[in-house]
Amino acid sequence: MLNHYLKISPEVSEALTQRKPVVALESTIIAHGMPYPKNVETALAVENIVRKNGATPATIAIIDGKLCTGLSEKEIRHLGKLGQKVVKVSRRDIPFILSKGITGATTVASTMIIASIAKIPIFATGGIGGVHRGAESSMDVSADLQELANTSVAVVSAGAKAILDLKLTLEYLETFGVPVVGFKTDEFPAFYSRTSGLGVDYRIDKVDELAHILFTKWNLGMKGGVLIANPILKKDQMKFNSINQAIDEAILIAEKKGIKGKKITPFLLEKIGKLTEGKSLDANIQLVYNNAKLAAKIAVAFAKERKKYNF
Ligand code: PSU
Ligand code: MN
Repeated sequence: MLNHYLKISPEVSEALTQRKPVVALESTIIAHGMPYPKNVETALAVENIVRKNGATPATIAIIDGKLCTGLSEKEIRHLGKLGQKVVKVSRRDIPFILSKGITGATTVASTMIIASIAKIPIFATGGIGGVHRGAESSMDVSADLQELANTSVAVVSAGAKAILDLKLTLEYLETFGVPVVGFKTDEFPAFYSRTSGLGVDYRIDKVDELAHILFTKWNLGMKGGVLIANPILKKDQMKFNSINQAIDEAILIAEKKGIKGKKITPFLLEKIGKLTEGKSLDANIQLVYNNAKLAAKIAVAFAKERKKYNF
């Protein structure tokens, strides 16, 4: 029945049938997270990084009402060109976009859902959505966090950016039983910079160990995701103060303009990009590359675990 909604590309389908490593990639980052044409260049480069590190990339989006897993270059270009004109699809939106037969870019939450339907357990992104600053009154908490609580996909991200309340984001994840793993770090990274002053639950230094932990969680029948926090490389990181100044300023502008809901994340990303003269975009691109590389290595190790235990 699900096949009716799912469309898997030949490359991804072959990898899945042969139980080869696959990495899921989201498309909101392409359509809403970065400007054209850098978004398209980045999305294509990310796919090649995944391939170079031994896995098959599966960029996910909803195209003409189908849950597309593995996009063609033409489809990626199309999404990138349309940019913010494409609907940003989170969990609540999926049935509507499918029924209408239209196209949408998938967030971390909806990409996790589709990856899980397609049986892809490893997913790379830039940063997850989280608890927004001021959530005590706005109640703006990204649906990404509930998805991590419920859907069995591991998400590799560079932490979450300081447009969010990182402390509350970690509290929320703790409440819902989502493990936060620092890859080669004791600190939860703050997206553009390696440090946030906040800790992770576990520090893991080896990809094989990480794959074994994921295997153990799911083999136990425990549903839900794992957040793998992979800090941006030192050479690419931004100075904590300068980036936070831009973030504060962008948040003030958003408040003045009354921007809320699903529009706030893309708005802030664009403003921060302008305020830092593109430096935040460069850092964003590099950290996505770094995450794609790690996710591919985890997918390779996880495929070995599966074989070993016939999972
Ligand atoms: N964080 C980024 N770049 C992004 C996003 C988050 O650094 O492009 C996107 C992701 O797709 C994420 C979504 O799932 O924003 C979260 O949106 P919201 O807060 O509306 O749930
Ligand atoms: Mn929100």
